[in-house]
This record gives sequence, structure tokens and C-alpha cells, in this order.
Amino acid sequence: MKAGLVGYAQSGKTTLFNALTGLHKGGAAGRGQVNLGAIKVPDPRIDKLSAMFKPKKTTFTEMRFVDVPGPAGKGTGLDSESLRALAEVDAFCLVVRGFPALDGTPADPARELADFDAELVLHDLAIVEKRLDRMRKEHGKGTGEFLELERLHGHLDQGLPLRLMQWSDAEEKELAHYAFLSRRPLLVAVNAAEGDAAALPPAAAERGARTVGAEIISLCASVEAEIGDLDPAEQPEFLASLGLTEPARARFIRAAYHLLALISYFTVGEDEVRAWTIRRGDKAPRAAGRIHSDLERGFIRAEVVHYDDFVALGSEAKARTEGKLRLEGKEYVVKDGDIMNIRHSS
Ligand SMILES: Nc1nc2c(ncn2[C@@H]2O[C@H](COP(=O)(O)OP(=O)(O)OP(=O)(O)O)[C@@H](O)[C@H]2O)c(=O)[nH]1
Ligand SMILES: [Mg+2]
Repeated sequence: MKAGLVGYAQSGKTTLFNALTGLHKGGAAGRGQVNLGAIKVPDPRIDKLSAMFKPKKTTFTEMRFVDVPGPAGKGTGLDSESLRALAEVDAFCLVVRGFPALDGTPADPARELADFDAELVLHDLAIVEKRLDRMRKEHGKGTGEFLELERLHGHLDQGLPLRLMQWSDAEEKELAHYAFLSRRPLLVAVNAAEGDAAALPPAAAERGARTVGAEIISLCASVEAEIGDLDPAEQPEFLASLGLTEPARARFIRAAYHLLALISYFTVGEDEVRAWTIRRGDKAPRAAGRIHSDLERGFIRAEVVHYDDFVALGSEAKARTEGKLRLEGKEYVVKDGDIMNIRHSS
């Protein structure tokens, strides 16, 4: 998956990007430009499977990030390079300032969230209006698409993000090419002051997030960067001294997975132990398609054992005799933690 870090200028996007990707250690990502990076999604289940199989290669799934410079203030809008970079992301992470600015301006995360979301809504409203105008001129009135866009217009015109609308699968498909910004799942990260690294998001911001259908977490980007600089052995003590039990990176990844309804399944063997990311509800052929499109097309069935059963029983043979290793077909809905061996025709 790919997340876009967005927000107003100087809210700490690049600081967070560097802290998450670890890029601050070497050449830090540039400020005021588009930056790309990725992190491995840690998963203790993969560590365990890797210890059992001792494969030549262990592969975690990756979460990719794009960090774009923020507009200076309300109403400024994003530049076209940033908009292009954001067109492809699966979700936005809106970084809002939770620390006093250098010039002393106090933080107002709820205000920033409301303002930024309003910009996304205006951006989409402009797209819809332009298209409706064209269709009126070209006598496209009364077509299904026209009526659909009028419905979106009525929604956006009230200042509401498309995120809050219920769309059928067919509508989702039909409207995908518009790449609406206010439709993207939104994770708000309040970038708190150093002293508040373990604080919960302010209540007003929490309410604001709920109103626009977003999830919210609080973290401190500069503290996160410091954690990344420490020896792993020194990290627990430092975290404890701040009142934290884990780095914000872990919370961030969990929140993003939850937001996008993502889960992982695993493939195992002597060559490779690997995690794959899919959407909750994906059936076995689609899940297999993450590995290679041939596996989706030629999918016959999958041998499935759940991680918990596998680890409890200790081996594939034992799982088989205990009836925990099953054969599943095309309609099987893959579960988080399934270990799968896919059979396919080529
Ligand atoms: N006190 C404090 N300052 C921070 C924190 N995170 C970032 N800053 C400071 O805020 C300023 C802006 O940080 P950046 O990470 O460059 O902000 P940005 O959102 O990427 O800014 P643009 O790229 O201009 O949109 C820098 O001077 C940072 O040192 C934080 O957690 N606490
Ligand atoms: Mg930046």
C-alpha cells in the first residue's frame, strides 16, 4: 500500500517521513519537495515462521510513502506536482501541527483538519462541476453518469467529503477514474510537542476526525526520529521514560492497516517466508493474484492452515493429521494469518 503524507506547510510531514522511513540517518529527505520512501511492516508472525523454516530469504510486506510539500495556508491549494504524486496513493495521512509554531502561533489541530478536508472537498467539487458543465453542453444530461455526478455535487456542495458517502461496487468502479481526493481514506496524525509524545489526540480533533470519517492518532515526529537513532537495545528504556510502550511507527502502521481494512497472509518454504497484504474480504484467487496475476487466472485451490494452528502443532505433517490443513476453493475468504500454498494451472 502507498500512503500520502499531506498537510499544511511546517506541520512536520518531512520530519515524520524521515522518522518512519529511517532516511534521517543518511541523507535526510529534502524539505519543500516530493519525497518517496518505504518501510517494512514488522510482523512477529513472520519472525517466528522464519525461525521455524530457516528460509534463504524472509520478506516482509512494505508500506510506501510519498511526502509532498504543504500549502502555506488555507485556500492556497496543492501544486500540480504534488497533486500528481498524490493521485496514486491508497490513503492520505494528514499531519496536523500539535506543537507551537516557531513564531509562537499556538496549535489548533481541529481547525487544521477541518480546513484541509475542506480543501479536498473543494478540489473534488471543481472536478464534478467541470464535468457536469461539459455534459450539459454535450447533451449528456439524463445519462446515468450525469445523475450520479449530480448526486455527488449535492453532497460536496454541503462541504461534505465523498469519504462519507455509501457507494455500491458498481459506482465505486464507475467513478474510480476521477481519483477524487476527498474519497481517500484519511488518517490524521497530530504531531504533538515533545512533552506530549504519549498523549491522546485532543478531544476536539478526535471529534473532528469522526465527523469527516477519518481515523486519528497522536505522535511526536521529532521524538520518533530520536527513537530511530537509538540502538535497539536502548529503545525500551527511552520509550518507557516517555510513557510509551512502542514507537509511533508501530501504531501508525496498525492504524493504516485498520483504516484500509488490510490483512496479511503468508507463504512459507525453504526458499522464502513471506507476508502478503490483501484486503479483508478478499477471496483466495484475488489473494493469490498479489503474488502473480497468473496465480489468480489459473487458480485451482489453496492448501490453507492458520498461523495459530501451525505454530501450536509445530509442523505441516501434524497440521495435516489433525485436520487443520484444509483444501479451499475459489470462494474461500482469506483470513488474517492464513498460511497458503496455492495450486494453479499454468
Ligand atoms: N517542536 C517540534 N517541532 C517539530 C516537530 N516536527 C517538526 N518540527 C519542526 O517543524 C518544522 C517543519 O518541519 P517539516 O517536517 O519540514 O514540515 P513539513 O510539514 O514537511 O513542511 P513543508 O514541507 O514545508 O510542507 C521544522 O523546523 C521541524 O524541526 C515536532 O514534533 N516538534
Ligand atoms: Mg516537507
